[in-house]
Amino acid sequence: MNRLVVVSNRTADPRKSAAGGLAVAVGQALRASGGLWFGWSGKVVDGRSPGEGELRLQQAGNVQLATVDLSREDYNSYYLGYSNDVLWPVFHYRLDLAHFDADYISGYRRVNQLFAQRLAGLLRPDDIIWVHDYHLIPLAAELRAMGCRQRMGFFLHIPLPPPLLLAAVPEHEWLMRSLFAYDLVGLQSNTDLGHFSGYIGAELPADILGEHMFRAFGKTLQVQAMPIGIDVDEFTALGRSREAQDTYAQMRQEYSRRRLLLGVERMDYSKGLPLRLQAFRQLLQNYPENLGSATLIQIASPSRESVDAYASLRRELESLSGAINGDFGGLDWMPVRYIHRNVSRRRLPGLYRAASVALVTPLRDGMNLVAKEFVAAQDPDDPGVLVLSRFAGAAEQLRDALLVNPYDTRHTAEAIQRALQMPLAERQQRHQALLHNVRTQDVHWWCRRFLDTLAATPLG
Ligand code: ADQ
Repeated sequence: MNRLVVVSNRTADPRKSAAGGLAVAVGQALRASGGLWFGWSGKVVDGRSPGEGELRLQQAGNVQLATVDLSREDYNSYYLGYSNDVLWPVFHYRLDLAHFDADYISGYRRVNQLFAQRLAGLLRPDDIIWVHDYHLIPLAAELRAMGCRQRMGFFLHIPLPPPLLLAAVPEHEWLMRSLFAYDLVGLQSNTDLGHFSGYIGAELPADILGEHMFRAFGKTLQVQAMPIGIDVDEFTALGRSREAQDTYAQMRQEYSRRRLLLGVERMDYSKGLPLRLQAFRQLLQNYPENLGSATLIQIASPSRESVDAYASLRRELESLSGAINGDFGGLDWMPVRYIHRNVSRRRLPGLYRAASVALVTPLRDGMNLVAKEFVAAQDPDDPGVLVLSRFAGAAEQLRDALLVNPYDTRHTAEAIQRALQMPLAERQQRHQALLHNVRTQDVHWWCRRFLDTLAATPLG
């Protein structure tokens, strides 16, 4: 069997419970087959020259972890700069937040070259290489330039924007050319696939050979929509853990006379938090029967705090939640509990299960695994209701959620009210359909689908 080599910005020990979606999914794939996982160590070294970084190898069960530290300058330009201050905002349709700085792109190329150099020495001729996410778009092109001929696939975890938005990135053609160095590109949704095809048709001298096959720059590339899923069994088992059970019991007791609404994410402007708080405010204003009862627990864990846009988002959220509590709260009830801290992953299933409604209302999201985790954590006999943004990739699959346009706060408030009042039979019926989808297209399905397609992709 060919060895699986996974490359992502960060790595994790696949034997331990990981915090985020990508780490859980990739860890699961590697644990099953064994292999090599390559990425940045997470360490930033002051005083080191840009483009340099020693390789560190470590064995974690059947997976070899290979990591490289970054110099301060590379971290600033590759990670904070081009990845999170250019690609992240533009790919989430936020051109207004992007900073096109010439130093960023050179750092991005330099780190991809560094990774390629360090990785090339570890590769075997029949390895299958699976590269993840927007930090590493040019990695295959760099490896190819060093003579690597292995099968290489790329999965984009974030959305691919419409052609004209992508064309606003000064290096858009180079980014696309870089993608054609892979044999397979996986995207989260059919919308993203449509954008890819639209871009190719409008911006490149290229041939569209079929719905999934494209030829440009002398290379044929297969592109498929393959929505990422969760590990339902792992998440259910997590729900049986002591911490999850205690959290559930504590929440049920504390909110026995109230209705609990829940939002959980990394603090990020793509997640639509200010508009969500405004919709919640309108719920309290327009449907006063919720006063003294509806309580929103909003967990927004710290993320990328040294990027400017995140600091101002934090201030905005503090001010909005403070204003709602000041205007509506009383001695025995505060409508918003805003938590800007990390919450242990083990507590999440208990929190999800105790909530009557989950608010998953991003302005744009590649997929959104919180929506799927919420569904998996529910009691099928008495399930909570998922209010989901139509702009999350997950909305293509989770049609039985209450789908909302998060920019329309009045309508979102209406949907929340509907969720709070939904009869048991309808809640059960919707949950059953959602769970079926979350189970069928789970993370194992996603991994198999990507790797089987990559293995069968004609090289060219
Ligand atoms: P993210 O933007 O990080 O991921 P998401 O898909 O929701 O978003 O995954 C987050 C994961 O981290 C979930 O497993 C969740 O339980 C956990 N998590 C989130 N907030 C947390 C908190 N406050 N405390 C503890 N755990 C928390 C990117 C893309 C998504 C895409 C995933 C996977 O932006 O669109 O779904 O990758 O491809």
